[in-house]
Amino acid sequence: MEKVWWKEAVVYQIYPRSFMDSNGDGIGDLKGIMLKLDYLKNLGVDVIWLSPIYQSPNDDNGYDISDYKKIMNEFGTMEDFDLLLQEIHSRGMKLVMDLVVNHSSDEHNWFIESCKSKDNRYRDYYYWRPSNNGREPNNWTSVFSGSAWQYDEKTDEYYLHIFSKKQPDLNWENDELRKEIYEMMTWWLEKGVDGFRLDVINFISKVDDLPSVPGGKKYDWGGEFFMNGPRVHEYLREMNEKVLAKYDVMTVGECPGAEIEDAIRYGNKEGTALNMIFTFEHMDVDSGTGGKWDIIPFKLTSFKKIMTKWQKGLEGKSWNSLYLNNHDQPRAVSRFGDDCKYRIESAKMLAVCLHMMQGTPYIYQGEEIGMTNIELELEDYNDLEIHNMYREKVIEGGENHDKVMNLIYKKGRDNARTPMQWDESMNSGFTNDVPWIKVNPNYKEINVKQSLADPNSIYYFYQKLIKLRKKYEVIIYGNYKLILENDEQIYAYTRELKGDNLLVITNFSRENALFHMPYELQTVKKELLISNYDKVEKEQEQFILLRPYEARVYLS
Ligand code: TEU
Ligand code: CA
Repeated sequence: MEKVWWKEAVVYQIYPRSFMDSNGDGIGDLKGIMLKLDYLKNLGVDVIWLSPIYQSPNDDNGYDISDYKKIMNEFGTMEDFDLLLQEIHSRGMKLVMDLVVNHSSDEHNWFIESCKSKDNRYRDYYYWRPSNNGREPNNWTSVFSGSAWQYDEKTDEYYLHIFSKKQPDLNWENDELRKEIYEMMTWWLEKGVDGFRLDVINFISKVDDLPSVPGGKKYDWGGEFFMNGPRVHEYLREMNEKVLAKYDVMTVGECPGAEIEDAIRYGNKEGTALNMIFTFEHMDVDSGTGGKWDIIPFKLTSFKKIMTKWQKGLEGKSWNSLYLNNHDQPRAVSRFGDDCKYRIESAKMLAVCLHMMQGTPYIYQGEEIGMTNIELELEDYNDLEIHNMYREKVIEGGENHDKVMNLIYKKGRDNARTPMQWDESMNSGFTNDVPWIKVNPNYKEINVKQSLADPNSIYYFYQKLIKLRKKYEVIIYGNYKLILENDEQIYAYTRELKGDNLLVITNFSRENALFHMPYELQTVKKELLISNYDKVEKEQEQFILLRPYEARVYLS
């Protein structure tokens, strides 16, 4: 397997709005990030990925960009950015930007122009279509509820928005548009940024004619007509040729609905040449056929099956990105662990399970101190997805308020967006004014200051995992093999590289669990590399009795 820096790196994702407020307006900003760089360096991360920091009206917190070459006023200035980049580099870390080019904001100049007339030079930068017998051009639904089309009186046509109506989809068929995007990317790379996380990049090519989803539903998910669409690989190859290949940078494409074969095509030098993609399959493990709000119980065997499919499917062919949460997902410890009695044990267990796999690990801000989900009043939520879903289900659909609030508690994106918990002072040390979204009330117990003072904290456990990764190549490049595939409590696997063997054992349950040592490992001498319990009982030759959420890694 080819060795490269981005396979050996650990990435830390910052959601700038919620990370650190330096000027007391309740909103995180670039100077705030600057104050915390040593904290990140000490954790051991190599790469910082910033969620969007460009100028934006913030309908979707920066994922709606109105100027790709300006910094959002609330976050600071371009001088702040240049300094931040310099400070990151001077600490030996790298910076990856979020690139949102499936859509722009409706307040981007291109869109403002394109609304003016049917023959405007920017008209074709977007998808404008006439009505279909007095209705929307097709029956696609938006990710954020309702139709994916918005009517505009001025020219009596509709425009396509797969996300919010303030996020019109860009038309990649247009050569001029693609040129402008490549020029903009080059501009950032010339500034010295070290790569991009490409937002829903597998949505950029739509099937010709934009057909309705068959079945006659009023609104339906049209993904089959734009996920991994007909020209997406052609566009990305072009992007690679014109821009990316000229720099030693890291790229990760966010690709909902991508299968193994797609991932290999995106993340492969012979293919599209992104470094890796974010798959969503393991994030759907607790969803039924109805999508993210159709919540079903987590089943460990399903999770193992999915993770193993990706581990084996990409081995030697592409590269996995490893994540359990981000700004769109609930907190991992609340979702897959136990955020009450065993919060610390289960947060560490999840970290072991993920970081020992093959791929590049991503840590989402607050994960390293075990931050949890939150339950707010409806009006205290900020996320447009939550409010649109509530309107559709409760106000228009007549569903029960409590039932829908429960869905929001479990899956709402704001679970991940509450302010970073730095210390026990007012507003968790995030701001000295009113924060833009409420702080999780558990900040007095769960915060960075506490974590740094406690040698057994989750923070130091992550630090240790990262150090192990730098020390043992088998953690990065070793081949993966699942063992005990039908066990409902234990996730265990091995990794192997040039005679080095790793044995990873994690108990996903709040009960004790009996791990049966596979026959071929019984007599092998094992060194315990890490464990999430204080006192570890020596393993028996044939079994290990695991305590709730216990995790162990052995090297032999
Ligand atoms: O997300 C794309 C996506 O398809 C999902 O993650 C989805 O938005 C969300 O999980 C619904 O619950 C990306 C960004 O990560 C997200 O924050 C943006 O809202 C979205 O694109 C639009 O830019
Ligand atoms: Ca601020």
